[in-house]
Amino acid sequence: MSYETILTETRGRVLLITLNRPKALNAINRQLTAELIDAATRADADPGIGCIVVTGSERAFAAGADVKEMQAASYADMFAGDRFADWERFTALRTPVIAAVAGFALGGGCELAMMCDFILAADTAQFGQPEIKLGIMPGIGGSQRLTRFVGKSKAMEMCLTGRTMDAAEAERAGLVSRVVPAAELAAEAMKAAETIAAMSLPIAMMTKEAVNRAYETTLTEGVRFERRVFHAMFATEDQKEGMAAFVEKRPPRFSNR
Ligand code: CO8
Repeated sequence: MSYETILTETRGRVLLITLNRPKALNAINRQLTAELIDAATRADADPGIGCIVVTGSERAFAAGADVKEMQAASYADMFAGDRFADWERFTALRTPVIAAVAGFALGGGCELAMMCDFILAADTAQFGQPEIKLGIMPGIGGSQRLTRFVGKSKAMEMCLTGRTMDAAEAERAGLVSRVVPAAELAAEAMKAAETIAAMSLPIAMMTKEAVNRAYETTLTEGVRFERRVFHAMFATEDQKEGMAAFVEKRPPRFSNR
């Protein structure tokens, strides 16, 4: 399938998806949503891809949902269309996904970054949920995920006032894993993605599932889930290979089995 609002490039075992609506600061419209989710779900089904990187431009990761597209919608349009439900296919991806964010990550852009597994930020990144200024609120998880990432006080302030957070504050607050100079963002994101893609894919998928479980359940249930998955890893060839390689002082050759 050819895409018009995103660019895709496979580099070894990494799929790089670049949001590409520069004139609209990568505002997320229906087409971009469909194309991004299509590219990501195809990669998820491809054992040759071990990590996905989602990025934007130097100026904007994404400045939000496309306001011009939503502006005239009625309640019935929003309810019947239920287009935000499509994002459940994105959050269900099993392949690790990194958001590499420079510039604006606002509204749906911040929400998209938070739907990825972790966020690497350029020092130019700005995060915010400014929807309230438009007479709406976050609609694809922002009120929930931002609160889990940065705590109630900061999330409430950001959602109620629409103020943005710079990269340094986002790192202090735990929203992003790391901040790097803008010129190094692409290389750092690829380095992290290649590191992940060199691991055993099923083990990485199980690890992602276990970490995500921390957001969905109690500590006791989460630890129990972790233990079951940990035990199951001993049924994989990659556990045998990983430990044999360590003992034999050589790099592992994972077979993804
Ligand atoms: N939607 C549509 N177009 C946009 C958007 C947007 N979210 N953001 C920027 N653009 C367009 C502008 O309209 C402008 O186009 P044009 O040249 O045709 O007028 C172009 O991008 C460049 O923007 P600016 O001229 O405004 O650039 P500035 O550098 O002056 O300002 C800002 C940059 C501060 C980012 C400013 O553009 C802005 O405030 N944008 C809107 C941010 C916002 O409110 N985002 C939240 C949108 S609502 C939302 O995300 C709801 C989420 C729930 C559903 C999510 C589903 C995916």
